[in-house]
Amino acid sequence: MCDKRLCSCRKKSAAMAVDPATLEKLEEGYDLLSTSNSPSLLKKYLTREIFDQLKKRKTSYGSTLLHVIQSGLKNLDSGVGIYAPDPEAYTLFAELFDPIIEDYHGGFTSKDIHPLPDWGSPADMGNLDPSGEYVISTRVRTGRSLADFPFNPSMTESQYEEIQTQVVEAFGKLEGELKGQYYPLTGMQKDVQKKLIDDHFLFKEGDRFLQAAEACKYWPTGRGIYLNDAKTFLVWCNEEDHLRIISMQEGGDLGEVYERLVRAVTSLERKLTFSRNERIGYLNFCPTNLGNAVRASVHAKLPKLSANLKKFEEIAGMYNLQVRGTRGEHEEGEGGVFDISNKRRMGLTEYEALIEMRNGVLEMIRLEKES
Ligand code: ADP
Ligand code: CIR
Repeated sequence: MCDKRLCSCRKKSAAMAVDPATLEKLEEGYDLLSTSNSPSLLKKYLTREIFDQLKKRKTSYGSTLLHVIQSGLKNLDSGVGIYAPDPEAYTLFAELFDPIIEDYHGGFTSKDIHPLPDWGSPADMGNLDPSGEYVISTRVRTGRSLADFPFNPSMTESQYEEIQTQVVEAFGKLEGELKGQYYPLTGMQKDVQKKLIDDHFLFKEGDRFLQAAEACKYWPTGRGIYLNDAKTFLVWCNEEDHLRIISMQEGGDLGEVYERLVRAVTSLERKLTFSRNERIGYLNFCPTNLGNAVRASVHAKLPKLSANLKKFEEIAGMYNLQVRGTRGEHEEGEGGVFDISNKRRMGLTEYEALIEMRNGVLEMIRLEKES
């Protein structure tokens, strides 16, 4: 397909019907899903009625319902199960996206409007664990997509390269502490890649949820990581999202980590135009990363609370927090270290999401001390 945004081939693809082979795969997949015990939000909200309404729709990028649901059909153990193949998918397939968004983001309904960006005052965040007893490290990230490009399954190889070229140029303008170097995945030595993954800097390879969503095509073309010299600021290029902008460091100084992220995003948005929708905020590949797309996390050891994982997750849920494994989502808690972060990213500003995480983590540390 052509790369240009509104060229005639995109209009043609919108007008063309969904082909019979895709419709057959959709029907087969739907039968399997509907008779399964899948815990996914996809299974919960894709009723036969909605499936029939959506199955013949196609965005102007040529994306179909199959692109949206293929990851959840292949991975019946998904928690969510859907991705947006391009920015239009959020509106064209709204009958499925809206209830999933509302469920995941704690009640953000199809009538709600996500607030305008507001980073607030990073100094308010302070240090979550000045004693250093519980928090090992702190990380805040956000996702961004470049306007005028589709998302993974609908991207061409040259679009991956084009995005990389544009962002590397923007990285070259970063100043002071944010100055660093871009390391493309193409040509990276395997031992260097492994060390970066083990140190929690680089994204992993071969995530089955992303693979089934067709998010790993042309790998490693256009993928890479920007790292500042101190390894406290990094940007992932073309993994799940066009950009994951990340600030992290050892210890619990959330204020310092957040301040660095705000500075970095503010610098990058002077050079790059990000995809944003007036109602649902910043647009990214997974509906869990809309709105402010911010995930603020600590790697923490709370041995008493985490002795019973189910209970631990329940306690976290009371503060709108999510528990992940040490190496990220769908992974184990290694050596008693868990990743605790804000879960919802819609209907609240960046600042409010940080405060929600901060208050919840402080409360969990207090409960650990009392246990
Ligand atoms: P994302 O946060 O980008 O959604 P993951 O959950 O896959 O993605 O996490 C990506 C990487 O970031 C993993 O290696 C994970 O261990 C690391 N990570 C997350 N939070 C922290 C933290 N507070 N300190 C150190 N590493 C972290
Ligand atoms: C799932 O549904 O479990 C996976 N597709 C992951 C969903 C949310 N996480 C993410 O985007 N990293």
